[in-house]
Amino acid sequence: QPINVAILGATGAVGTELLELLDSRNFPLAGLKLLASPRSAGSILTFKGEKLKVETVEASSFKGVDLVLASAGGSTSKAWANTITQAGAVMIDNSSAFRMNPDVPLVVPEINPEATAHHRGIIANPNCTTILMGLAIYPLHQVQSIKRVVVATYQSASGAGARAMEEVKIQSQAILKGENPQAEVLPYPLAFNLFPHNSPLTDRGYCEEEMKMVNETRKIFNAPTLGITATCVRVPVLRAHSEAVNLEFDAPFPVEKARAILAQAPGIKLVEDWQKNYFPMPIDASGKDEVLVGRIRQDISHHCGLELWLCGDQIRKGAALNAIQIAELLMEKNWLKLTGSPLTV
Ligand code: A2P
Ligand code: 11C
Repeated sequence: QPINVAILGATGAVGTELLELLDSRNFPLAGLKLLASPRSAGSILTFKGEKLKVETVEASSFKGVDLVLASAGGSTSKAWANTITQAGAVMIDNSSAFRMNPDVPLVVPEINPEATAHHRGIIANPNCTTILMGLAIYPLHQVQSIKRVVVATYQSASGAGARAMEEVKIQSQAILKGENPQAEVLPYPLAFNLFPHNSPLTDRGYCEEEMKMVNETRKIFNAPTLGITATCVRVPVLRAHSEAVNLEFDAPFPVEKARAILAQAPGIKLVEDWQKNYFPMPIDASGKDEVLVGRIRQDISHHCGLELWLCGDQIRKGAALNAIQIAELLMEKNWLKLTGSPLTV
């Protein structure tokens, strides 16, 4: 049964990818509404060859809508969530606003699809770095428990939105012309540079992005005591994130066994050519659905440790594709309609 869908944040980096995926995956649509801020009112986006007008989001926008794919930032999600659920629609939210709410399922369909069933009108899409890492390490964790994860990320400009991607291109051109690059969207020039992730710092010196990897992974894996420590870094790459992941298991994990498991794992593509020293790269991961994983090796400092390297398209599996897969799951399992009262946040 086709449904009425609205994209909140349709003009953004994730919003435009959502639009592309609804088309390429032939999502069963009865209607499609494109919503954004007043800045974009009247602008035109193309869907299946048809020109659609972007509307300013307002209370009446959600009347008759079954599903809202929200990707307009946390404050916009918070501002509209109750209006959306009271209108009878289900919201798949890409922001961090509700992820840690115990009444909001936090879902990666390849890992915890069953959590989706218990939604009360809001389902959260995890942070991109969390999704990409989770996809690569959960299949191993299922075979042998992971005790501790040490991860360093190399995050592209796309994680800070379409305007940040544009800024890196402009900065690169400025530097090549011998000019000084200006930074407005990101705090510092990113072209030919890198810096620790720009999210606010929390206590004990970790930034919010790092704490999202810790708390969200524990929630998705249903592993509240799993040890995780992360260092997140912004790098001058346009749209795929990379991660160096060190895993400590509760017993030795043979490399060949890990490789065989990941070669079969959903959403993963093993990319390793040891002769050519060729492993996952952001340019190869960009535009792909799968997370590329490689350089799997025994940790020489710990007999129960493994090292691996991954790259995944931040906008695609890190955001838009995961949200669409949750929507497809809701449709397939007939979980879209609420039986109880909607959550008020
Ligand atoms: P707009 O283009 O009108 O600013 P990105 O993550 O690429 O920066 O995109 C953010 C998306 O969220 C854009 O579509 C943007 O619309 C939308 N957005 C930002 N603020 C609001 C708001 N207050 N109300 C509705 N949409 C918003
Ligand atoms: C980044 N992961 O790359 C962030 C962007 O909680 O959804 C998305 C932040 C979030 O900067």
